[in-house]
Amino acid sequence: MIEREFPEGFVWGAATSAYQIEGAWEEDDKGESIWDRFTHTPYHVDGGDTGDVACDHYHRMQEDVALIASLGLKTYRFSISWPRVVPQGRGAVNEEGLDFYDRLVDELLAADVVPTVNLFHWELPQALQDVGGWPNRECADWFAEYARVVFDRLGDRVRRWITGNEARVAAFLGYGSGLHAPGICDYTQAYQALHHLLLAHGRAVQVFREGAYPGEIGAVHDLAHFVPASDRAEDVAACHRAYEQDVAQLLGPIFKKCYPEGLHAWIGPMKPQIREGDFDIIGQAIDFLGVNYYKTHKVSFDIGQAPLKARSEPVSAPGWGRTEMGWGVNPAGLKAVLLDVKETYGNPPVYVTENGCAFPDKPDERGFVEDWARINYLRGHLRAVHDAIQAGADVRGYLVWSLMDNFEWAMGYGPRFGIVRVDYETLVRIPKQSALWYREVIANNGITV
Ligand code: IFM
Repeated sequence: MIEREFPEGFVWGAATSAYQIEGAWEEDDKGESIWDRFTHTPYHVDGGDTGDVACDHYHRMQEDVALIASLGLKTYRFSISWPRVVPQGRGAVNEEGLDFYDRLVDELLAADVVPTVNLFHWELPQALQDVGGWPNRECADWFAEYARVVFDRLGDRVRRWITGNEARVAAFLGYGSGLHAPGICDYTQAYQALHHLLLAHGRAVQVFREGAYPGEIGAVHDLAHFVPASDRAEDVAACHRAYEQDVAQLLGPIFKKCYPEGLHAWIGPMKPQIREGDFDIIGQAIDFLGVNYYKTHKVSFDIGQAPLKARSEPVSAPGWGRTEMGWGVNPAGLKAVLLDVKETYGNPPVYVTENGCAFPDKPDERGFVEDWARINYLRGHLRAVHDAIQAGADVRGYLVWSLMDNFEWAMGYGPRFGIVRVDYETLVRIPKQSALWYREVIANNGITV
């Protein structure tokens, strides 16, 4: 019996990213990325793990597409590695790198799976970091040139494009806390990097429109839900700052052509340099917003938490503990985020482009994982999406993070987010119980009781 049915044509899918699954880090003339450099430097990643081999998707692409088709996914979201296509970030194009994505797109289409193609999932070419990285404004133009190369090659078949994933993470973990590549700890650079990432998004949209490529284009941002820890004025204000930092700072420029004034007053000298006309580039119409949702935060004022002086604690709905990442589980937060997008940012078409969890999986002797906790997690979040649609949010699809276990950045291969298990010794893929459950959801276009 179907408990909740989704609108006709609702897009069901799963997502991955290039560095997290491809491997082949220096094959076929691929250039070095900041993640190659970062993971090859000691003490950056748990256990010294790297993406050198990852899930070896570069060599197992056909097998992976067959797996995707067997799960009934309507769309598969993957990213393109910029340095695989343009090894130095600008200039010469590597045809062999482009060929790989060309074959992947053809393979997906032949299997009746719609490709959702993301142009940037954090792999800045190292050669561009060597000239300053994202804090260097020219990166936005180099990105636009790279986007044009990809549109020219794949634009005749791809109909859904993402300019980039989670600019906030790329900027603030890459250049602020230094937890991610390139490992820089400087918030002034981080705010400037974010501005240029947003500019790069806008420049890519410009190129897409000028080239009249068919299909839709949008950006993906990770949006959390924030609640104040108490009704004390300092907690409420800290919560508002956290919201402005993690939500309004990303969606404001795109949908309202401005940054949140309160946040910029707060960060003062760390404010980015913005040129006249930048917001017209960043704020061009997009066809959809991709929302990645994982967390709800309870926020309190904390003098020791620079730069926002806001402390965030994970919130879990009753009955839920934390995931292996230490994150809370709060499906209601996803509904709240989707309704905020509807009410504050003009109700754009939305795809939930990532949602998922890492729990300690226990494979049986055949490698099969009965991951009921993941199924409950996904079911709870799908209910929240359904509730948001009922309340008027224009949500058009939902993509699980992730298709398969993969390299979880600074945490290495420890946390497993996949609905398909990857045995990292043999690289064999085994669908988990959640993959079989998700296949049913897709077939029914709804959650069953
Ligand atoms: O693995 C990441 C992904 O690359 C971006 N969004 C969050 C996921 C889980 O941390």
